[in-house]
Amino acid sequence: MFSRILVANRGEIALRIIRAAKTLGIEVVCVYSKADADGPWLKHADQAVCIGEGPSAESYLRSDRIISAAEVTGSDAIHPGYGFLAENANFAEICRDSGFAFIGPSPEAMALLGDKVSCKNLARQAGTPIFPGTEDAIEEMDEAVEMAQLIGYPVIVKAAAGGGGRGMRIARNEEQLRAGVVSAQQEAAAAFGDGRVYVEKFLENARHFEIQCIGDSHGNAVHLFERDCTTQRRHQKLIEEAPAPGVDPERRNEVAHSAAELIRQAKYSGAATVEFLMDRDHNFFMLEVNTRVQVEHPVSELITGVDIVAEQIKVASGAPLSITQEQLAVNGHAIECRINAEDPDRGFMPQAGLIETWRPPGGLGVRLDSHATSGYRIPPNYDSMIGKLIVHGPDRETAIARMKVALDEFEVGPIRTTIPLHRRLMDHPDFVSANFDIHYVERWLDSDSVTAAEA
Ligand code: MV4
Repeated sequence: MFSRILVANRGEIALRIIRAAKTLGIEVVCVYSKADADGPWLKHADQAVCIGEGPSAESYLRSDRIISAAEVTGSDAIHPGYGFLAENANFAEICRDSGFAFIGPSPEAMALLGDKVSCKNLARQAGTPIFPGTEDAIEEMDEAVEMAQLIGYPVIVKAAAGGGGRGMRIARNEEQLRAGVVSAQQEAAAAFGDGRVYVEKFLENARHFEIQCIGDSHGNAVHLFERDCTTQRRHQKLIEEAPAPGVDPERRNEVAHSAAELIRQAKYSGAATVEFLMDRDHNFFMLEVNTRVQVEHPVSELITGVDIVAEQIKVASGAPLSITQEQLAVNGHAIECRINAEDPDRGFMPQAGLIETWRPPGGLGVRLDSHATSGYRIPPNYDSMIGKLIVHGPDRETAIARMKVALDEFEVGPIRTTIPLHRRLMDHPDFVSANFDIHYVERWLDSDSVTAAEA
């Protein structure tokens, strides 16, 4: 096992990694930017090394400085968290070549699953359900047009190197398809240095469903069941829950098994998430694979009892997974609300500045993953998420009831947060019935009289 790991991240995930490492008896080094010099999580690290100015490009994205910090502190391994360099195969390779374990997959597995064309082809082999569409990147416009005629409009053009909604074009007829292929290729070439695009069937009004997987370096892979991430706005998740409400466990197990098989065939070590869309008849179609620990991992931890970050560290050190699929079961229901320092009444404008009041909730089944405290000044440089409130209960009704109480207890000021929005969502009939799709929050916010009047 490692004796010292370096955390190449900040905020709540840095604190989450510190907690897991300490639990395993491992020392922790944090790197931080000048904007994060007062970061409350740094007090919990054994050492902290400043690596540059506030802008991420001058600090958290500087692989050279992160490697130097690992060298001078005698670290054995580097945990990238999420965002920043977490899904950069080049960084994973630099870590390996510099003699540090990357707490995540090999650069080869990351590249294989990160490329959406190669990932989809591996999924086809592994039996993971995918959208019908082109098997390879488009070389001639005729391939796109013929595929669309075969599968029927609407179709979507996606960049092989894209993800998270970038470089996509929906086409409802041949004219839009021809234009979409060209513009998606141009956008992808400029954004990713890789203009390859492919075409697949476009599904409207779906739910967003994802399987948490973990693999080790001994050829084992398990799944920790699913999360439903349908409650989102502009590709930013607001609420995640596990298990997915209303989905038949047998059908879920089948999809989850196929996701774990995909991870196994990729010779993948570490935490991964296989994302799907689910249609009204509960058919699943893979979107992409995230090769990092995700923001919403705690809901899977609460329903399975597995410490996903500790498991990431263990498998990166070469240990086998500490759990088998047979030992895993779904226990109750968990819901996470992302607490963002944003003002929902003003277009979700990020709120930097001093937190004067910070009174966190508590009680049975209530977990708060946050680096914030009263007296903490939120820097303007980074993501606006200042914490995650996660509740667990025997069933979804109890989890919602506990979340309402916890949100009511939670006092943050004077900066605006998404806490009141979450409290209203807990009473939203479409959330309560789980009769929702990926656009319901946007439809609700657009039609909301208070919010609409402000905008
Ligand atoms: C799709 C889709 C419909 N059909 N692919 C958006 C982000 C990227 N991960 C994939 N995305 C989508 N791919 C097909 N074939 C709809 C979306 C999509 C979406 C997916 C998940 C969560 C929110 C979304 C919002 C808009 C579009």
